[in-house]
Amino acid sequence: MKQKITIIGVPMDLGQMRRGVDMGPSVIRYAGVVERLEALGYEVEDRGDIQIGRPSRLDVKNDQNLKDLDVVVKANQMLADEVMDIVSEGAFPLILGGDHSIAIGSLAGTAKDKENLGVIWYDAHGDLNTGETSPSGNIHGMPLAASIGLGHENLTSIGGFSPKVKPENIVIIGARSLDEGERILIKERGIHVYTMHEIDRLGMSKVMEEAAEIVTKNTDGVHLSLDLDALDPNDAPGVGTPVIGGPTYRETHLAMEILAEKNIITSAEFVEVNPILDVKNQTAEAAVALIGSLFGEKLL
Ligand code: 6HN
Ligand code: MN
Ligand code: MN
Ligand code: MN
Repeated sequence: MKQKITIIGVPMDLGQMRRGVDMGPSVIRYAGVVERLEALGYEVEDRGDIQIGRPSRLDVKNDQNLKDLDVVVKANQMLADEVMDIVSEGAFPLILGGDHSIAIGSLAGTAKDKENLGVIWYDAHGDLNTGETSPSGNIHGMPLAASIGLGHENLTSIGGFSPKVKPENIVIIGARSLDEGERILIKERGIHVYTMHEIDRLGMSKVMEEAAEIVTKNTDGVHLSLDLDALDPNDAPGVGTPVIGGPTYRETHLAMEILAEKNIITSAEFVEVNPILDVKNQTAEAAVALIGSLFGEKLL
């Protein structure tokens, strides 16, 4: 029997400045995510969306360089509770974003009953900023830092425990835009990073083999956090913070297929799809195709 998959949408767009990423869960559904997974023989439950509060005025930059902190915290706490519930039912949590700030709640929920959660962070960015180091004040640039216990206490304490993950259990793949504070942190904490340089040099296949080994060493589960901006903007134009020179649609498929073969992923999220910036829903459709590959879809 295949593990049941439970989908939860998080229409969050307050972790960054481009409106529209709150429609991500809807367009990923319209692109057929449930049907795609059912066609693979999975039982799928769609729990719908977390309710996100709307502040009366957007882009409120508070004195700690954390925009819309309270709404982001509240939504993430709700998401953490929901994910904990999905895990306790024995189902696979598949979280649809929304901007990447929601990874704080996803990781709180998935790490709750795990001593050592491995994390694959497939992203053009490190998302390792805090209010002190962030050039933007956007919380979507901070979820990985918060999950290792760094940053504002309201962010690190989501789910009622901290840290969620240990730096040595994290692998970032696809990085090509890192801020100064993030570079320092990566070196200080020994976070594994496969930048575009290593992907070009070793090839995606070898990168994924090595990454899989790192995240399964002494861990009891592996969360995949896939930011669609990891992909080259030619293949995924519908994202708020595109960076040229990323892995292609094909390379990213290969990455998902290798994870499927190894059968190591225990929870996943697909984030940052913004239909306002997209071209013919291409990015949402890429997300659904990648989800298919992650769950074992093959041509033959
Ligand atoms: N994302 N490093 C930049 C910042 O504002 O902190 C960009 C972050 C992008 C975050 O894409 O999830
Ligand atoms: Mn990200
Ligand atoms: Mn990113
Ligand atoms: Mn495929």
